[in-house]
Amino acid sequence: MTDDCLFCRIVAGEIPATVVHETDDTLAFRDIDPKAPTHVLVIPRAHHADVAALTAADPALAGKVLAACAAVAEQEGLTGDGYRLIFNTGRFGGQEVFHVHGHVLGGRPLGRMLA
Ligand code: IU
Repeated sequence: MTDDCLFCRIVAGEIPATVVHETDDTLAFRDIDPKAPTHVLVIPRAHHADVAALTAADPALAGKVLAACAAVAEQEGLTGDGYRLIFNTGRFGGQEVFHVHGHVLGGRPLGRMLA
């Protein structure tokens, strides 16, 4: 738990969130500013700044976060048409909250990102 981390405070129950999936190690909740009909953030309960830090410190937990992303996609009914999984990393990657989170996006065609 990091006191000044927004997502640690959501894990601690200090800030409300619409939780859609949880395990002993992960939490998934709806993004407050959704960019698609389904937009869920999946985080480890433990604080790690970004996906690189998480993978270096605890690769098993990184796997659990990926498994939770897949479970959320299934639960949200996204597996038929597909979905996008994004881990923004660092300033140039557009990361704004420095507690690693996977964005699970779906429910409409998302287009090509790397044109
Ligand atoms: P990013 O990958 O760090 O840019 O994503 C942060 C996301 O966190 C972004 O999509 C915000 O809309 C979202 N978010 C949230 O769901 N709840 C909050 O209280 C805040 C940001 I601040």
